[in-house]
Amino acid sequence: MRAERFTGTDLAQVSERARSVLGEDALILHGRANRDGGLASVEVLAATPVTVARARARLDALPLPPVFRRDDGRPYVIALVGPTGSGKTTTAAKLAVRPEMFPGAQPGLLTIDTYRVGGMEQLATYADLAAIPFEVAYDQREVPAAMQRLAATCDVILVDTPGRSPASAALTERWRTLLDAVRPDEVHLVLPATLRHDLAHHFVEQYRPARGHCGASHLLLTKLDEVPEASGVTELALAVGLPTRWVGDGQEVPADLKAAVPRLMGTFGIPVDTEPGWVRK
Ligand SMILES: Nc1nc2c(ncn2[C@@H]2O[C@H](COP(=O)(O)OP(=O)(O)OP(=O)(O)O)[C@@H](O)[C@H]2O)c(=O)[nH]1
Ligand SMILES: [Mg+2]
Repeated sequence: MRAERFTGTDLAQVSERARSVLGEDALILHGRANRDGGLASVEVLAATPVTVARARARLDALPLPPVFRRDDGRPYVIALVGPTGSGKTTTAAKLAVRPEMFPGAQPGLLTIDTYRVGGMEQLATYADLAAIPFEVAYDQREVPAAMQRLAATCDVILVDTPGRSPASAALTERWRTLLDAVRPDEVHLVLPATLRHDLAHHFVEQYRPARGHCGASHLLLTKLDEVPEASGVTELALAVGLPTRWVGDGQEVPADLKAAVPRLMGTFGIPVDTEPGWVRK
């Protein structure tokens, strides 16, 4: 979002100047007092309503389909991808165990585990507790059967993938092939909000659809609880430019998952008016 920064010594004066530059209806997104070498100053971040509306539109993801299962019986498939430790498994659990998340639909979980190191226990435990169907696929050939078993009872399948080390090209290719095999309808790139912006862009490049393979269609920021409110997380999401439906803001499953746009625009002090019902439960 092209918000403009205005600085001065007096908050009222700086806000007034912002309005004289951007128009009377300019929104003051942030006001902050700085103390620079003993000198007090204030900084105001302001934007026009049109700019704010554009930013929202850029972040907004399409709503989930009203009916998850397709005419041919195929469930709706949402995959979570991203670097090691970004919060993919935790987020998959948050999404799966919350009954209001996919109204009227039965969720299922699929873990694809390229390393065979038993990375699935964490998710299996959540699946067990919430009585959610759960499958593991170790390679591409196992995917269709696992998907078919899930499709017998599930309308939405959440696919958890292992954190991917970019070091090995062969591994990357194998990982890509596995992701293709689940034929995802949405691929959420899970990145911690604590990530430096340049690294976030690096990961966006790495996980882009490429060479006929599918890739990230959405951004999903986690660990919002670990960064200060005004830390530029929303700017990061806007710069990435992928639609974002959910954000994670804590370790608690499933409470710490929020609707992205109200939560992110909230960091600018823009009121939340579209919070879905499940957030308040
Ligand atoms: N503070 C905070 N911690 C989180 C959040 N989401 C996940 N975590 C924590 O981050 C750590 C890693 O989470 P995982 O879900 O295992 O991450 P992952 O992406 O599945 O990791 P790999 O499978 O190893 O790539 C765990 O300790 C989680 O509890 C969040 O929104 N906030
Ligand atoms: Mg994991």
